[in-house]
Amino acid sequence: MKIERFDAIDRCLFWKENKILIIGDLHLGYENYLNERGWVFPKTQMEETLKIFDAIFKKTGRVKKIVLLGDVKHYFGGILKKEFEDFYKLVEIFKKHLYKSGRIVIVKGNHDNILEPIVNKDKFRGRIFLKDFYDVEGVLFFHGNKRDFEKFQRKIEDKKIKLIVTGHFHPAVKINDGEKQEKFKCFVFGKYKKKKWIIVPSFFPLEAGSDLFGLKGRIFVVADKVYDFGKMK
Ligand SMILES: [Mn+2]
Repeated sequence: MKIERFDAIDRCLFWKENKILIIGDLHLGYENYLNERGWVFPKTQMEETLKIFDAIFKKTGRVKKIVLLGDVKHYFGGILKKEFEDFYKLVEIFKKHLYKSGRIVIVKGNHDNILEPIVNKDKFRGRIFLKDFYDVEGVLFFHGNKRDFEKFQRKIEDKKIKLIVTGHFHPAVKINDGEKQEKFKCFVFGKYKKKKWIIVPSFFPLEAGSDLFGLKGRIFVVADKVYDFGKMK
């Protein structure tokens, strides 16, 4: 399914011409956080995550860049050993599917400052970059919280920027088939001021996401494949 210049592959966007894979909020460590709060979950989020990436990379083939739209890690005060491990594991997977000169770009989410010391390790130098925003050929990527929109206002309004791509909102929709209601992750393709704006759903498998309070645009639902649901009324 095409959304603007991208292919929507499962919950990610793929920019074929530039071989860039775009990934929404990962929230590594989210299940640990819930476990600590007394919610019992089988600890399978990482396995599930790796399985989904496997299927996605089968479709994209080798990529040149991976853009993570922030909130790579779920807030937990600090970073837990488990989350280090999960992050390393994921980077290893990414490396397998990246060109030798390939890069991972993380645009900072609410909780990602804590990644700084990890990303700055020698073994990641020149490989993983932590940025406030990232722009390629008229497309501006950033996390997408309210402060970002204020902070990057001038950049967003820059004539060269034609399209913005963010995460942060974790968009999802409830769909009722007459018998049961189920929630699905979705992309929202709308506008911010005069710029086209795509919101990428959260990646993490444990939860679909949040309702689309106030968000307007065309909805692309992620299920067995991606479906164009047209404009929201
Ligand atoms: Mn998030």
